[in-house]
Amino acid sequence: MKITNARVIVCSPGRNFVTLKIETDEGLTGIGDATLNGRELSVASYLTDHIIPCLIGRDAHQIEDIWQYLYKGAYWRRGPVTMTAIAAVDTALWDLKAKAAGLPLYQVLGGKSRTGVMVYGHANGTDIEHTVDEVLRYADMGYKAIRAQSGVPGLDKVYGVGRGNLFYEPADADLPSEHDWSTEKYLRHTPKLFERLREKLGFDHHLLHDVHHRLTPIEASRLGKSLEEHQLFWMEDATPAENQESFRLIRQHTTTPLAVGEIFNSIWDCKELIENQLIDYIRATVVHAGGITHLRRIADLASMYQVRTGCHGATDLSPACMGAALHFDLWVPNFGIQEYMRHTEETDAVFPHAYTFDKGMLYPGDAPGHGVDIDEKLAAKYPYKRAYLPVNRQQHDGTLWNW
Ligand code: KDG
Ligand code: MG
Repeated sequence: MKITNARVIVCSPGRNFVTLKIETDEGLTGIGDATLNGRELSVASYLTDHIIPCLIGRDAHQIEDIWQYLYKGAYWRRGPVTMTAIAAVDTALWDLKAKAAGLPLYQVLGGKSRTGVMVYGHANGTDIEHTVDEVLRYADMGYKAIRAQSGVPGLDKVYGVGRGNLFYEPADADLPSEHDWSTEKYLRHTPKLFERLREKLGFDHHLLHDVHHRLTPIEASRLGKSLEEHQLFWMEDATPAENQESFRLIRQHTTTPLAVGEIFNSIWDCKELIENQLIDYIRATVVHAGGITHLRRIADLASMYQVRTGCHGATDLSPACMGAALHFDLWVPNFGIQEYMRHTEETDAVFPHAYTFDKGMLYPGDAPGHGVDIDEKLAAKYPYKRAYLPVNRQQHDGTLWNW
């Protein structure tokens, strides 16, 4: 099965997406997500200008060799742009291999390890009572696991607090908008949120929370400790993870489970975190961590240390990533949970997909491949619109902080 052509499709049905489509001499096509929020066109150019010319004529079945060729062959290894571009090729090739076999992707990976994929949804509100109402609404929709984020008194804009039902889109402006931050205000507020949530919801649902890189290790330790009685499923991105060693301090102080890795690109970003058992869940996903081929390597390393997967699944990852991730999740032995932020109706229409939601679980479906396609005619009606993620500043003196 020879690769005859490959194209990059950039569209914005509600938000920007970059998609790679690979065509073959057997008439089969495969697609892969290449979206890197706020830096979309860099990946599009990397693919069009540097990768596609090297793909034409190659055997689409040689997934591993093509992966190594793009990774080692570039000389410049890793990084979000490179690894997202490689992921798009890898995802499209796995899609093609499964289609050529006439099988859903999970069968090609090794078959089902479970009946469905437990997902967590995003509930958020402007204050505690609003967030409680939203969490209860998610519980009513059948979710077994719910992430809760709330506005913080005294802060103008806070990560994770959305503008409409079921919809939170952080890339909210043509140039980066500015948020304000106060660790003290956040640390005073957050334990109260989870106290109230457990009071109203009980303990039959999993609750999760995303700190979104804003605390230092000792502050994160304090938060983790104060949340222990509320039995969170995880506390996510408690501190920035460039220095993997930082998680040791948090680990020494709290039994609240720790998740990290949505911005990781490779196994090297999480090697020490995993080998030293400093985390419980690894959040790397298909699109930003080199595709299924590389994610599988990360998951295998993690399984040796009882670290489970919890793939990133925000709206800036396209349905093509979600489809591939769900097949991966159904197979991977050390699965933990999958994030699921619903896409808008426009996005869903541009990316017809086989996956379905029922009672807090997602099912990838049995269509050959990963089960997600792109309607190119419809996509063309939504041209790219520049959009950035916000930046964050300390409220008291304007110091640039982690968003
Ligand atoms: O592009 C950034 C988003 O994907 C990120 O802010 C979402 O933290 C996130 C999450 O946990 O979904
Ligand atoms: Mg996150």
